[in-house]
Amino acid sequence: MKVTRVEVITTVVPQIFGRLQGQMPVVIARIMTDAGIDGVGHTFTLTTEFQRSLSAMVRELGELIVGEDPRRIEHLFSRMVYPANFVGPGGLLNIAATALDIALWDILGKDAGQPLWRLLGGFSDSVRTYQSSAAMGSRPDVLQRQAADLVAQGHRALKIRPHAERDARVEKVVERVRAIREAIGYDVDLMYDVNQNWTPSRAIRAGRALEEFELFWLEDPTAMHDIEGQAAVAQALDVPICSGEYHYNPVSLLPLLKARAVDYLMVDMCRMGGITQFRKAAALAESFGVPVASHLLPEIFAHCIAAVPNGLMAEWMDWSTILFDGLPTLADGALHLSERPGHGLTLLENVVQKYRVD
Ligand code: SMN
Ligand code: MG
Repeated sequence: MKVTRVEVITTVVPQIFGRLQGQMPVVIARIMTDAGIDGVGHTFTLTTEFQRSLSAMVRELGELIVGEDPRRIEHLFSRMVYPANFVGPGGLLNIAATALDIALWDILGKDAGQPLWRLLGGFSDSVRTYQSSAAMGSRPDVLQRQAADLVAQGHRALKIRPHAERDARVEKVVERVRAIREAIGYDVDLMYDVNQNWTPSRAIRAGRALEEFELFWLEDPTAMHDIEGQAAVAQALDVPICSGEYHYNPVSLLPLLKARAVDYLMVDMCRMGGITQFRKAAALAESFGVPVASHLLPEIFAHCIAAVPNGLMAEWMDWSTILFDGLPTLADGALHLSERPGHGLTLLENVVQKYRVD
């Protein structure tokens, strides 16, 4: 089988974050083969900056794989991301390679007649999920209402990331979490994302004050490169620490794991470079007895987290999801995957046309 052509489509879709509405470029790669099998993959950045650079990079990477066997994914990944070309690995190169990597895995799945969750290990055909984009308030009463609404909609886990937490008094941090627990009880899991905003000492103080509320995890409490600081937080608290989304390479997760700075490892597929790199990150975590959680891209990540023995949770963020039919279905707080080969997603052509910019 040979790649005959790579088509690149650039869209800008709504990025809804609570009441905030932003715009997010999603670049889609469709890889055509001489066997009549097409693979589709996508990637994104979080703001419209670098949208044209990202499209151009996906296009240029696509040119590198024309004429190649799409089933030799490691070979093609090394052609794209570890070339002797001075660019990368990391940064925009990884983000662009993600679209092609996903499309290659889609082809492999379609060729084998198997869904990705089974092709990648088949541990399970479902994965627990948490809603991550709707409880976005910072006032306790607003958070309370938002959290209760999500539970009424059927969610069994949710994440909050109150704004301005860098300066807020610990008392305020506690007040918000207490209010949410009063609204949803303890049968719904609650995650708290700090997005690197606390110092280690503040994280320890706030984390201790939050212990009684049994957070499912406290995410990225401290600066991403302060591994010793984060390890001190992890050692001091009974709350599990989840971290890893800011890293661009499985190997750079090793110091986090070795220092016991994470209880749960979060992987960002776009930053890592796709499914090929996710597998390595997940295996690395498994060797430390650490479960893996996903960052964004639930339509692809559901397969990956379900497939591996240490898969913990998939983040539900309905941004790039609007472009596709065949999404995993949400029931009982879990995403359920189908038997459709590959990732099982098909582009909704009318939605693609609506948001297409290039
Ligand atoms: C996050 C990061 C970037 C975009 C959206 C959300 C956040 C998360 O860190 O973990 O969801
Ligand atoms: Mg996060």
